[in-house]
Amino acid sequence: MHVDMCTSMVKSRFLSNPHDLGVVAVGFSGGQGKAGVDDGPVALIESGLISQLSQDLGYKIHGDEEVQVHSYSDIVPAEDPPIRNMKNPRSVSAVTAKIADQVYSHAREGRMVLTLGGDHSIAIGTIAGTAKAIRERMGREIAVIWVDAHADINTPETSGSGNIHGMPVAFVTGLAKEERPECFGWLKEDNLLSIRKLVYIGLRDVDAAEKRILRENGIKAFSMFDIDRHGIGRVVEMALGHIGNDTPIHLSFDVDALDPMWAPSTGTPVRGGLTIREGDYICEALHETGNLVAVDLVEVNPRLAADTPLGPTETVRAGSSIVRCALELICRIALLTPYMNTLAIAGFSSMMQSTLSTIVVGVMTSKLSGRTFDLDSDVLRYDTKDVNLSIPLSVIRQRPITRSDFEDYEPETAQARLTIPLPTTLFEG
Ligand SMILES: [Mn+2]
Repeated sequence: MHVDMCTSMVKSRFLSNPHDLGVVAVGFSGGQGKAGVDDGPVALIESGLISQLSQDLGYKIHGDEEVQVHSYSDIVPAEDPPIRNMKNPRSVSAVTAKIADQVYSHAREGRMVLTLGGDHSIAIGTIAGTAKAIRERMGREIAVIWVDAHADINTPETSGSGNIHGMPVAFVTGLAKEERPECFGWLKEDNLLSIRKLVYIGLRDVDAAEKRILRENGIKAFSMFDIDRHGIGRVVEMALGHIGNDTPIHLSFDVDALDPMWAPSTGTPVRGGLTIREGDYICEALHETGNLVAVDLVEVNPRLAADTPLGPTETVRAGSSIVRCALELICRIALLTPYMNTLAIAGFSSMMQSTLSTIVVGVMTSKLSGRTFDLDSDVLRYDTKDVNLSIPLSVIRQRPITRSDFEDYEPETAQARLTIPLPTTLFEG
């Protein structure tokens, strides 16, 4: 029987320096009205996020002067009256133009780019920067997976509030246009995202006008209803199917996509959202494609829900988890150690079917040691001539499998050993 010893890390398909991480920390709140979202990056960094990315995940961090948080106060005009119903138009335009430059300067070096917000208006800059760099480097369009309770696709004319954090998708797709250079006129063709390459996940609070925009433009959107119906695994699969396998992915994650139970400290919380596991899963699955080139995490506002003792702490924790899952080098192939030697698995089939919702194929009479397992999305598969088995990872995995779970890790060959303590009750009988 062929036993493959290789433990392979996810290979990046579109980054020339996938272990280099450009970090842009945006202390900006001008795309909406609530103070405090400009404190988001500091809270995330003070919680240890960047040092985890560097020490635990092994990224080489690039950011001007050790990832300073930008307030952009030097480029925000003193007077900024509305244009076409937009609040703070010149400020948001100037800041997002600057962010586009920052993101572009990392992305053109073939680095992964992480942007910490800030309100979601900043995605005008992050997507503009990624789109331009990937066009230059690869001659390709990017796709954007926008994870959010809201569609953020109002035009200045359809927006009820005039807050630009509800409009970024309209600007980066060209649905909203403005010639004035001081009001997003700096957005050129090569900064834009094709509407065919946009997918939403997690929507549950969409304005009537936005629904019309989504429908009329045939935009792919998976709401919480779709997630309830199909499950998060299938939804991510369908989202990836829509954008295609040969497309670099920019993930723009609004922390309000998560249920307020997990992320209460955000400007526009909406109940009935993603669990933290569903949010983490989206990020892990996107990372696993090897196509991810940029990640935004936005709308963490540590000044909100501050009356609940754990509100800000939990929100920062959830946000950090989202980022780590998107950037973590999760292994798809694992080798079980001799720990499993004596666990015969006869009789396993009926047991599994009675206690789990899925999945066992074939007759199992072998032992489980020293074999290669394919950690394919959320199922552990093991197929040989006389044994075929699949175990949902939720049974054996309480958290993402990370590099630190591996013994004898060899960076050169990307080989390692992983011990997964399967519950012994699975093997009785
Ligand atoms: Mn948003």
